[in-house]
Amino acid sequence: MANSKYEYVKKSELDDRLPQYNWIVVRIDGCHFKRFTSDHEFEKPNDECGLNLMNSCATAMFENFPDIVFAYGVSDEYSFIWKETTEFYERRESKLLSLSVSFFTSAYVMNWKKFFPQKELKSRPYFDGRVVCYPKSWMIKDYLSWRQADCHINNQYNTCFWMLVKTGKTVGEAQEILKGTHKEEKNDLLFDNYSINYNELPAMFRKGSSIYRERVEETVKLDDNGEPIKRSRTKVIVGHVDIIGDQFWKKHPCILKEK
Ligand SMILES: Nc1nc2c(ncn2[C@@H]2O[C@H](COP(=O)(O)OP(=O)(O)OP(=O)(O)O)[C@@H](O)[C@H]2O)c(=O)[nH]1
Ligand SMILES: [Mg+2]
Repeated sequence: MANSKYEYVKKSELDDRLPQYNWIVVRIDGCHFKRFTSDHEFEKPNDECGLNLMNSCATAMFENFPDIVFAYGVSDEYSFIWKETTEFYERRESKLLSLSVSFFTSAYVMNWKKFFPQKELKSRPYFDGRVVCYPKSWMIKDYLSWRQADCHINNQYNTCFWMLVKTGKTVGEAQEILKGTHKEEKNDLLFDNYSINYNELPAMFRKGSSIYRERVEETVKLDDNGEPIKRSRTKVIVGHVDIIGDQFWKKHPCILKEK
């Protein structure tokens, strides 16, 4: 009772519970990573350790928040898909967003040394984030296709751009050479000048990283007759596969199963 005079202030808090039966996408993105990656001399255009560090943070998110059903990462961004029925923090947007961003950032700092044992962390990595809801699982597939198509376009351009710059062209010249070129022309440029077959570059660079759970059967031990005793358990997988086509989703129908 003593505090009742002030309690009206709570009424100014917004009800930010996200609509029910919507899939929730939380996308985080590194702030000023152009500068951060240059401060830390990341390989251009793709730094394998940097990407593996991002994947380790996303895997930690996955293990900590069981209602995340899928995650997709490329460059300095990661999208986390929360299942449509989640009741985590009553689906409050501010809670889901703030804990995702802070958890991911602290994981990035904690895991830094593991991926860059020789490099000191010289400036602060930090991330922004946004939340978007989609009522249908096919929209989530479209959302993920959009991100993976973006990954392909950027990676192909950046691979060409940095090969040109690394072999003596100025930034302006490289931009001019690539202006208006199509997919095939970029592939030809890489093959004809540098003997690089774009499709043979690491899948993590070309396809980004997808994280999901899969049921796997494992042999625990052998019984008295030497027969394997198997147990099925859920494993977190980090893959670099095509998620635009139907094949992946047909193989993993449970990931985006609607209620
Ligand atoms: N060298 C290198 N740079 C990377 C790598 N991954 C991400 N980056 C950098 O991070 C940037 C990510 O793009 P943006 O998110 O649009 O740019 P940003 O500088 O983070 O700017 P804001 O997100 O608007 O704060 C890229 O343009 C690269 O400069 C990497 O593996 N190697
Ligand atoms: Mg960024």
